[in-house]
Amino acid sequence: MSLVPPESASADLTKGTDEGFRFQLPQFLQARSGAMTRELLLQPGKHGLGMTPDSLLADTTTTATCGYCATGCGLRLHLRDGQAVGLTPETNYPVNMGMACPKGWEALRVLDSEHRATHPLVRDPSGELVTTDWKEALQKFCDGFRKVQQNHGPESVAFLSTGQIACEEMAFLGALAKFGMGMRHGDGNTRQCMATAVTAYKESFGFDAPPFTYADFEQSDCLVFVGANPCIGHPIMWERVLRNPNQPDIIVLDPRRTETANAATQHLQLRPKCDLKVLYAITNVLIAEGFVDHEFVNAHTSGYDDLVRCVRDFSVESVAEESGLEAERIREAARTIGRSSAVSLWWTMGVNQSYEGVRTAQAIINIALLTGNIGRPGTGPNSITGQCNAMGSRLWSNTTNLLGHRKFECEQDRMDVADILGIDVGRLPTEGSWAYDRIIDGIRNGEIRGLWVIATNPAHSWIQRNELRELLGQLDFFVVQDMYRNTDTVAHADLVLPAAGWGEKDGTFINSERRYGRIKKVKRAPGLALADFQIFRAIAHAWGCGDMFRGWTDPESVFQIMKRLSAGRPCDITGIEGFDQLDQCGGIQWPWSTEDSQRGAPDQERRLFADGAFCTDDGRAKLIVDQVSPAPETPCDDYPFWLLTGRGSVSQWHTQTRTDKSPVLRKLYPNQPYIEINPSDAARLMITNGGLVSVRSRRGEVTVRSAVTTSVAAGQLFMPMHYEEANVLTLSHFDPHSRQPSYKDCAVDLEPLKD
Ligand SMILES: Nc1nc2c(c(=O)[nH]1)N[C@H]1C(S)=C(S)[C@@H](COP(=O)(O)OP(=O)(O)OC[C@H]3O[C@@H](n4cnc5c(=O)[nH]c(N)nc54)[C@H](O)[C@@H]3O)O[C@H]1N2
Ligand SMILES: Nc1nc2c(c(=O)[nH]1)N[C@H]1C(S)=C(S)[C@@H](COP(=O)(O)OP(=O)(O)OC[C@H]3O[C@@H](n4cnc5c(=O)[nH]c(N)nc54)[C@H](O)[C@@H]3O)O[C@H]1N2
Ligand code: SF4
Ligand SMILES: [Mo]
Repeated sequence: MSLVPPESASADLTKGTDEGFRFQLPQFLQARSGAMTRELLLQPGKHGLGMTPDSLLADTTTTATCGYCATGCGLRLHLRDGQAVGLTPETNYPVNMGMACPKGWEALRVLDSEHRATHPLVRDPSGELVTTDWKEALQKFCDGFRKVQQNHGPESVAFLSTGQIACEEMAFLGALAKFGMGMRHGDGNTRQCMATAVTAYKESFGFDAPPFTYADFEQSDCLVFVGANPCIGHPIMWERVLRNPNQPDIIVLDPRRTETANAATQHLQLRPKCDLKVLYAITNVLIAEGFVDHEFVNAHTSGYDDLVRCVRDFSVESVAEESGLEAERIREAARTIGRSSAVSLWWTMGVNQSYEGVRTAQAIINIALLTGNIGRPGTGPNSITGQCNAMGSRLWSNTTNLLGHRKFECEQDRMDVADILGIDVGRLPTEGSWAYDRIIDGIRNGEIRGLWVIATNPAHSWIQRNELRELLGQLDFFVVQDMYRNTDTVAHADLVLPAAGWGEKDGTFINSERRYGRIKKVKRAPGLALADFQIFRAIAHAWGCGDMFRGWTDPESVFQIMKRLSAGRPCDITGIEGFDQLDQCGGIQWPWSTEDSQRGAPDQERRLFADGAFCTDDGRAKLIVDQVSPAPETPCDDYPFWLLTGRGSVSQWHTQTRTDKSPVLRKLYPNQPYIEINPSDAARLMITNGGLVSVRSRRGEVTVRSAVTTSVAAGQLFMPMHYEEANVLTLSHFDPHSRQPSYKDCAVDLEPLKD
């Protein structure tokens, strides 16, 4: 098989799409893929990326981790007089080895924008957002939330945070909001993203512990990607796959023929939401055909008999029919997994964003455990993280888990944290936060009256967002803290706090393979914008709880507090000396305890569970199985299509507040919203490529362009989440265990419109 991307990746894309929807589909498909990334890597500068002439004026350089995706590439920043004037991918970083995708290359450019929030803004009586200073902004912040708490109780104010600020900022926010300001409820956009993987790992391994390291991409002889499209979402991880010397089998489970599926040796193009059945059928074959590693299963797992009983009901033939696959393809995939000596199974949002995502993730975990594919090079049931610091949010956000992945409900845990922080244990809530959707319910029924949103844009990204926008309007007091003042969420705010962004502040991020890496201040934030860290400090002082955070003077001092909070836990980082050591070692993966550090310098690649000892009470990993449930909203006569949503191109990031500020990135994706439709459906409905269509669900209706392509199957449609239209259509429904929204399934109709 060939792992080399199509030759024609060199199509001239600089013609761009700024002036309208003028792309030719084949060119566009390459532009949005990893193939394009490769092209850019080989010839930096060709499309306007890379070293700017200013870089030649640099007098010194430093390194930092990229601030977009959880790959966590190292970037080298070229500085003049202490200010960054250009960047290049870092060659000496174990993650990316000199590669970066277009977002990374353009990371500095998006900081200079007329849309930056440069001053605090407050809504005046006429409804306009007007500029103010920090003194008045902090006064408004405290008066606004205090008034709500006095009238409706301390728990009537909540926060929604993010996987895109530094660990030290997350810890500060969580501690300030809950221990300082008396809030109980605060959740993050990681609920939209990683909650399913967190719950699945916690239940199966006893701790939220992704076991892998990126070297595994290069060491497997079989890689399985379930609901993941790394060519788009994690292009540098995909580059690592391309470096695999073993001519690996690549099995992709995705209803769409994605860029990743195109490069696979086996594409199981299953119907949407059939993964659990298909994975159980694969498990069934593994058991029936003798591929189980009984020695490993007996020594290190529990629940095998229940699993055998459960999957017996999922015969390959019946599942083939229900999932739209050929029985032989399911068998072939199972046998490939069974016969390979190092299998790694990777999953992302096609699994996590599902109403039965946790059990699906656990079906993947089960396959790895049954076949003994864990703790060795090239193996693992591996959830790939989305945002640059989603892993940080899992450990340090103090939302549903107490700091360091402890439990609010556990008295000993509360006492430990109070002791380390030197605060009264009575200040710690005795229960975790409501999940995101419950906070939204709380706004609907008047339990939540004040909301503070930090580094997330829910008015675009939350499921069924029209309703959310209405609810934001019902709040008594609403504060948004963001880098830009033109986001969909800022439009609803009573108060806007201007934040510095990546490149304008210090701290640490944790990438997908558990690697702590540094971000650095290499540029002055515009106007009065402050690092989130400084905003939290100023709020603590204004609120009157500054004393509690006396030692939290800068990110590095908070990192030292985090070390103490991690001691003795599976995420122990007491052996990391400090920020300088992170720089010297190319980042350090957790765990790295004092005891580990006595053995020498940290290895660059470490994986978990090599000894088969898991974090559960009995040390065994749990094989967890469940009933399969039907999708809540399936296509019908009125809404005959499945709508899938997800990432559209390498050059677009989420709600586009950042990526649409780069003229280079804007040339690499269609600027108008579009929906992908199969040629047979397009022909039947007389829809032309690029023509206007109206798309309708039970929640709302939008007008977008059509993109006719065989990458979606007949009866299915795909709309990138980067356009605000997508979540007008989606349906509020959730995984019952993780409360993660099921963004990738709902029923819609579409019809052509006249241009
Ligand atoms: N360029 C870019 N990169 C990004 C991001 C970005 O916005 N832009 N965001 C980052 C973040 S936060 C995240 S979480 C990751 C997401 O990274 P991915 O999860 O790889 O991206 P998605 O496109 O959301 O979803 C992956 C695939 O799931 C498939 N899918 C939909 N329904 C099903 C199903 O029922 N079964 C299966 N098996 N597959 C299904 C979709 O067709 C899609 O191809 O990307 C990260 N990287
Ligand atoms: N239909 C559909 N919807 C989805 C998804 C999907 O696949 N389909 N995917 C979901 C997933 S996986 C995710 S992760 C979410 C992402 O959804 P969001 O978190 O809403 O998306 P972003 O655009 O990343 O929003 C981040 C915000 O933080 C701001 N920001 C950036 N850096 C900083 C900083 O340092 N400080 C501060 N204060 N602000 C900053 C940005 O300007 C931006 O407004 O979307 C979810 N929504
Ligand atoms: S792959 Fe992710 S971390 Fe690497 S440069 Fe691109 S956005 Fe940044
Ligand atoms: Mo995400």
